Amino acid sequence: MTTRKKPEVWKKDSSFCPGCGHGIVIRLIAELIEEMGVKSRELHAVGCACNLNGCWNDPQLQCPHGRAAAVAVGAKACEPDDLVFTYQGDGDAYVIGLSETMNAGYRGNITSIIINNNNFGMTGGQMSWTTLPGQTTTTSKKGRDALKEGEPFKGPELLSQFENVKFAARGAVYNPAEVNKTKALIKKAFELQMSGEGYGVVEVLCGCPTNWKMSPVDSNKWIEDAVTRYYGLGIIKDETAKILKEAI
Ligand SMILES: Cc1ncc(C[n+]2csc(CCOP(=O)(O)OP(=O)(O)O)c2C)c(N)n1
Ligand code: SF4
Ligand SMILES: [Mg+2]
Repeated sequence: MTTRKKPEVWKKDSSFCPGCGHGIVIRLIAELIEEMGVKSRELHAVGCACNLNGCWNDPQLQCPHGRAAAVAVGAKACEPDDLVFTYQGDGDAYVIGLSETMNAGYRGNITSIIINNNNFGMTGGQMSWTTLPGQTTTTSKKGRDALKEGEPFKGPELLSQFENVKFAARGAVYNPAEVNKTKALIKKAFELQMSGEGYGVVEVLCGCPTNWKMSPVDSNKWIEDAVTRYYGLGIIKDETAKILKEAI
């Protein structure tokens, strides 16, 4: 069995629930910061993302819910050579912070990493814009009624309409192959930012076994079988090749 070396930049063990996808994505980000040898500035809000506080030595800032993208655009303007990224939940980036997320996509040169776990995890599993039709949550006890409560929201697809958005993708972490693909997607978005050419977004489908009331194994199976039917995996927009070609 191959094991992954713990990144040197990693300072504390994660405090997420067993089987939570957040911990895997954070680990991938730590690996990339180390492998790319960049100085990072990470912005997150409340939500389970705040377990990230103090994970590594580079500066991190916790913003009010929904506001991380606006703060990140300002941080990038002040420190253009740093890797500036937001790490946000779906409730944070889409529901409460849609305006900030769209503004960052419209004009920012940052990276948004968005954890889509189909609910408001930290506050007890309320329905989010990303909840699947028929999915039960604490505020959709009979299952989400898409006619009354809306269809699942596809953030990277919407962001990809902006000229400034050069890379938009969706990954998942329900098995090792998808974990590796997701790392490659985040790496591409980070490299795009460091080339100074625009905004990149990577949404990651993650399990929230605690609020979904499933075992970690069943959560992963549900993502693979049900969640990916609404949220297709892979690259939605990629103009990074064009940028490189123009630069030659
Ligand atoms: C301005 C504001 N509104 C609402 C809240 C309450 N609140 C804290 S976390 C959260 C939901 C988090 O959901 P999400 O962003 O999807 O992250 P997750 O915990 O699912 O990873 C809410 C509504 C808040 N702290 N601040
Ligand atoms: S409540 Fe859900 S999203 Fe939050 S740490 Fe637990 S499993 Fe993860
Ligand atoms: Mg969420």
